[in-house]
Amino acid sequence: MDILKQKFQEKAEALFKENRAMLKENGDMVIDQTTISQVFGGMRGMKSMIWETSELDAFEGIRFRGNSIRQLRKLLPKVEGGKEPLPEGLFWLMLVGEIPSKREATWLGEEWKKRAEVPKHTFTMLDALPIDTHPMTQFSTAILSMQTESIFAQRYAEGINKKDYWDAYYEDSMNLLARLPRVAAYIYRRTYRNGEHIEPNPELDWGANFAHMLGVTDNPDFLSLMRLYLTIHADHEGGNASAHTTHLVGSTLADPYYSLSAGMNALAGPLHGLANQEVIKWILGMVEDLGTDTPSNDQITDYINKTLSEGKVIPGYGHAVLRQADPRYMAQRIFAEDYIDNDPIVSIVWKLFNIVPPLLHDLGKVKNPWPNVDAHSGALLMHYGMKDFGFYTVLFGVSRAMGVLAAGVWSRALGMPLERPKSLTSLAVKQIIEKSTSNTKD
Ligand code: HAX
Repeated sequence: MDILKQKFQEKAEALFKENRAMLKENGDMVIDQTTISQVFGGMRGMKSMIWETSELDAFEGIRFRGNSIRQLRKLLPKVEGGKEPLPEGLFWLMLVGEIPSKREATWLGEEWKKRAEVPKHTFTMLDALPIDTHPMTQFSTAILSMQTESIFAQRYAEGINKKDYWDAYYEDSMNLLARLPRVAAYIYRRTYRNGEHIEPNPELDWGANFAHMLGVTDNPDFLSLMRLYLTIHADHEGGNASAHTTHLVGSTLADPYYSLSAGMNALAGPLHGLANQEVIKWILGMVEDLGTDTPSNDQITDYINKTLSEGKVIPGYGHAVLRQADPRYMAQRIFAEDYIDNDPIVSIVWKLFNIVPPLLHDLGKVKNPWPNVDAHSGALLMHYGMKDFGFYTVLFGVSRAMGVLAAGVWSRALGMPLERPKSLTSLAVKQIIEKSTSNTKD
């Protein structure tokens, strides 16, 4: 058994026992109440799921196993002389709750290299898709096409003991993470670079090798950006649409390939991960409309008001949980301050930070007028020459896979059941109200 799996097994067995005892003792304790607004309003804030890998606070933002992004940048292992964390280290942290040593993070990177071979039919399948197929469609389909390799599905068919589900889930998750950068880079190169593919470089760490295969630039700062990008997008607790979808599909014991592909379909929505493409599309639209890449505050204000008056949202702003500027946005801003001088799109992104929130606040209905992670990422990618914004959500997806797969291994280890919440008709809600009102009168 490999070192990470062994560590996981020890932790998982202990938590399984602890949770079962806790449930036996306290299973009937009420921890939440549900309002009609929550039932109609996308289940905001309803406590309904166990998710071990990260936790989101509305004001402090995301914490991965208790660590903020600022702490991750300090504590996670880095390459020699590098400033940004290795995403391999974050996966280790999410899976077993410990900051890995440099040796452990390197071991994980090497393990992924051994598992990195993508089945040939995945490339054949991608090549058969029309070239203008959206990269997220290609990504989700490519993940699904690799399901032929699922160890979980194979062992289930052979009659696996439910106590061993997590083991097969772990193997599939490790294989998927090893292969996703190659698959994603293949999609990028076939869609935007005439199908001129770049072989992996076994000397590089996971994030840097991905950057290398994308082949956007020789600038080593892009490797640093990729390491940071892949770290900060990995997880955002369990309730966001991509995580929750992966979790839901996994709860049916569909294997990680089915689950992750489904999660990526959720990420492809413009209110979720596709917002990173929408932000740059919107900013480029503004630059074109105004005929300048150095618009004044008044010009930007007019453009925002025009967007709102057309019944559209301002992409990259707002959040279902956060109630302050997203620390993932701030981490990218700090990166830009550190690495980038005078970039017109980055400058617009920073101007928007001052202009958008008061305008959204004045609408009187937006609960969080501050920027989210997607408000900044595209400007950094544009700076290094990745102008193909249709691909941005795939980058997000490669990172998000780490969080949702680590959480999936935990779900199987903790014996999480089939997810099946209760739905109501509008009439049923009316009847609940009537009953409650007549009880009060009585
Ligand atoms: N621009 C304009 N209006 C906005 C808005 C924005 N950025 N954010 C919220 N609103 C509006 C909502 O559309 C809603 O209007 P209606 O009542 O007319 O339907 C109202 O304000 C209340 O919404 P809310 O409660 O503040 O926000 P929700 O929890 O319903 O939605 C969203 C959260 C992220 C979907 C929302 O803020 C939004 O659409 N933002 C723009 C898209 C975006 O950036 N998405 C990425 C989010 C982060 C993420 O998942 N990244 O992957």
